[in-house]
Amino acid sequence: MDNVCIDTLILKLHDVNAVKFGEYKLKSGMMTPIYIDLRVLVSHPALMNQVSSFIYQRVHDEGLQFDSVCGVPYTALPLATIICSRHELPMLIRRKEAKDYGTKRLVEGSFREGDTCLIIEDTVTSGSSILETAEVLYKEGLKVTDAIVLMDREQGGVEMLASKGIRLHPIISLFKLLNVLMAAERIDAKTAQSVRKFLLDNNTFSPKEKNGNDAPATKKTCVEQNLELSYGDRAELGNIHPLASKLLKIMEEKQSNLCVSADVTSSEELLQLAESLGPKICMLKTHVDILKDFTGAFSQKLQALAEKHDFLIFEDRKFADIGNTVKHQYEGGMYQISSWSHIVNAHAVPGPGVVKGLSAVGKPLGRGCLLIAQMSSQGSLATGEYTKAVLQMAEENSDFVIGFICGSKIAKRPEFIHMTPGVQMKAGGDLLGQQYTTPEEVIYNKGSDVIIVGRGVLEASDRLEAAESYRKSGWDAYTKRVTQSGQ
Ligand code: 5BU
Repeated sequence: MDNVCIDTLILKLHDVNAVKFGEYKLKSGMMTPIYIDLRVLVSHPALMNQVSSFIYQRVHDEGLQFDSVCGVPYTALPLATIICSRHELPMLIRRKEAKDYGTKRLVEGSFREGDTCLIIEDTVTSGSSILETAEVLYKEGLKVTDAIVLMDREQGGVEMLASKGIRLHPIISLFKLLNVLMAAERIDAKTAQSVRKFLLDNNTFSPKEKNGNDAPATKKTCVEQNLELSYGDRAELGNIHPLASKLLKIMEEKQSNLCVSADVTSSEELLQLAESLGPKICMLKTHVDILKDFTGAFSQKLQALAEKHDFLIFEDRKFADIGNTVKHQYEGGMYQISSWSHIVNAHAVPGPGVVKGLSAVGKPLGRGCLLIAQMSSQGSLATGEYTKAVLQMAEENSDFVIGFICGSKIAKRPEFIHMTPGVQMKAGGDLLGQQYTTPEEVIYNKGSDVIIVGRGVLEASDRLEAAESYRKSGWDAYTKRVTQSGQ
């Protein structure tokens, strides 16, 4: 099924008020900030036909085998009718109440014992309505192996039905719906974020304790299904390092996955950059040892600007010595990096001792470390098995390592942050081995989280304008990636 059509369908459903934002009560009594009301479809025959086509297309694509079709009363009943009529499929009608005269049947239509019936539903939260219909069909000797739903609220329905032997095939998931509505500017990022949080916090299915609250189970499910979590969703993950969570929140809030590499040699110029570009960036990267006039007062001013504009400071120190030495380099000397830089990075070459040494200083201060898993420079030796070993080292030290410097996403765990240097609007390189890729390539194709841009901004005639265009490119690529995931 092509993506454009699903996106258009979502917008049309929003147009006719089938998707509402506010405070609503679900059948279970649960309050929800998003309500899906597909009962309105009957007033929009063209849309009704389109929805039916999507459902049938899915039946076809999945190659489902069945003898008859049953729509869950009442909203899905006309949908099932259209599909069955158009494709000449036998239909069954499940009565809500057995009539008290005549045959007293709960299922109308002809069938034989052992026949398989496909269930069609409009919206699924916990999956209980589908299960209820399936149980009525079971009593009549029918089998139910599959169900198709137009809208899955992603609150545990798929898992609950799977535990009962029914495969649920959703056409639109609420996470996808939110992304499409946000990309079309029908809702703002805050609304999308609060609905996502609600969905993640209100999973109705727990394998052990049915109908209990089991938020982590939903989070795991999204990851397992390889659904792309938004930066905001990842910030809420149970196991995430507080600093990674803070960064992801900043990114979501400021709609920026841009880290500017402030490779200038005067502290005044660096502070000016931080002041003017602050609103555009999620992080400012420094090379403190190229400053000709570093002072303690400078680092205090930089921290104040980070507070003011809500960005993190990343000193690109690339520690690479034995644990005891890096401990001193991080904490002491004239720069006292640990006192002002939220994030530092390290090479894994020395082995885990380098992380242990840095962690001894940084962890009590709530700092975090990025491991250099790959480099942007030509002929870099950080590839293949080395990169894998870095990943392993990060996994083993995730109480301090928050992610990687890398060219593409290397870790599956959504708690890890991937940051990529060597970014410019045009692919290419410099005369000393730097290699450039575009924001779109890095974020959309390679799946990284943050673009690190130095000269792309610093050498522009208007640095602010350049930073804004990198911010926009990076953010658009991210929105596109999230919107298209799980399709
Ligand atoms: P540029 O001007 O966008 O090329 O600057 C890139 C910055 O990122 C610069 O400060 C480098 O030291 C830094 N960098 C990098 O380019 N490649 C790497 O693999 C790592 C850091 Br690690």
